[in-house]
Amino acid sequence: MAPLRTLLATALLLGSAAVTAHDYHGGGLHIDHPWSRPLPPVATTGVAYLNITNKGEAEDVLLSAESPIADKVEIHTHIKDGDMMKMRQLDELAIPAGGEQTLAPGGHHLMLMGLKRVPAVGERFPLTLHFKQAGTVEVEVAVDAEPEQQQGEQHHHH
Ligand SMILES: [Cu+2]
Repeated sequence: MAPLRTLLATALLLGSAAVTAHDYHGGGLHIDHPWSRPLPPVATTGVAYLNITNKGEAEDVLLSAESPIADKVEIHTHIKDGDMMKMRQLDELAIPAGGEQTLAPGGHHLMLMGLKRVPAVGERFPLTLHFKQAGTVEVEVAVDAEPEQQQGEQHHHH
């Protein structure tokens, strides 16, 4: 049934893109496609990925984030410790002027600690980002059924 599943996922993705462009602006920032992997029903932590482009003249800094579905949201990165990849919390995440930060699997990410409920596949949950310059930016995180496919080259079409 793999081909059918792929078709279905593609249809879902195309469908959601057609209804609302899933990107956000705040100050000089452009935030593209916040997304999350599907979580097991018993999950107590979640994760959110997104891409932040800074089109402004000055550096901006992601200071914190929050979501109504989690007790708190932390900024995390992965570091290599010997042969192990470990997560470390970051106090903040700078986005250089004219640059970008990609939060993606294996790198920086937003960690939802103390999940109050597990979002369903296909759902979007609210996430509030606090930036030093751009201030507060509200986004919605899409829980994608096929994140690997989603991250492919067809990613930026709205
Ligand atoms: Cu983490």
